[in-house]
Amino acid sequence: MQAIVILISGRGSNMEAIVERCAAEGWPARVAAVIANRADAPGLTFAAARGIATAVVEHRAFATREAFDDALAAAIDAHAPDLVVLAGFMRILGERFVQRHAGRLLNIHPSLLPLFPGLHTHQRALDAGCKLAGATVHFVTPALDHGPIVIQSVVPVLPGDDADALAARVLATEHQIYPRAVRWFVEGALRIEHGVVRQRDGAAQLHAALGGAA
Ligand code: NHR
Ligand code: GAR
Repeated sequence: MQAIVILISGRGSNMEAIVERCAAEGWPARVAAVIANRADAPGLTFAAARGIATAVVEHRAFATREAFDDALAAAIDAHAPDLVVLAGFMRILGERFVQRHAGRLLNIHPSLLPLFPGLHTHQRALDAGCKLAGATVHFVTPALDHGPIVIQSVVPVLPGDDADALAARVLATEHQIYPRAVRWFVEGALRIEHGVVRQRDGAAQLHAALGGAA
C-alpha cells in the first residue's frame, strides 16, 4: 500500500477527485495526509471530514523560501510518502526540495504546457486568441512547469469565454486526468525515457473533451 501526500493552497477540488477515485477504484494506495500552506484552505475541511491527517505549513511564517521548503519537507516526511501531489499548490518550490522528491512529485497545471507556464494561464490563453486550452499533469523539476508530461486534456475555447468560464471547462477535465495519472504512478505504470513519460499499458495520455467543437 503506497502512501500519497497531497499539497493544496485553496479549494482542493483536484485533491477531492483523487481521494474519491482512490477509494472507489481500490488503488494500492491511500492518501496519508493533506498539507496546505494556508490555514484557511477550504480543502482541509474535506480532508479532515474524511479522516485524513491534515497539516498547515504557512509560508508567511518563514523568513526565506528555503526555510519554508525545509519545514514543508519535514511535514511531508512525517508520512514517508511514495508520491507527493501538488493540487492547486501555489508556492514555487526550490531546487533542494524538488531534488529531495525527484521522480515522486507530480503537479497539475491548467494549460497545455509548454504553453503558458506560471500564473494567469486562462487569461493569457484568451489574450493569445487560442482556440484550444487544457491542463497538463507533469513530473515536477526545478524549472517551473517544465517537467516530463504524464497526461494532457484539451477543451475548446468558445466565443464569449472569460477566464472563469474557461477555467471551469478546464477544471472539469482536471478531475478526469489527475486521478488517472496518480493511479498510473501508484501502479508503477509510468516510465520516463529521455524526458518523455511512457504509460506501460499504452493507455491514452490525452483526454479530449472537444464536444463537437472540432
Ligand atoms: N516548483 C517547481 N520547482 N517546479 C514546478 O513545476 C512547480 C513548483 C511549484 C508549484 C505549480 C505551478 C502551477 O501549476 C508548481 C509547479 C505557483 C506559481 C507562483 O508563481 C507558479 C506556478 C505554480 C505555482 N507562485 C507565487 C510564488 O511566488 C505565489 C503566488 C501566490 O501565492 O498566489 O511562489 O501553476
Ligand atoms: C486548478 O485549476 C489547478 O490546475 C490550478 O489551480 C486550480 C486549483 O483548483 N493550479 C494552479 O494554478 C497552480 N499554479 P483546486 O484547488 O480546486 O484543485
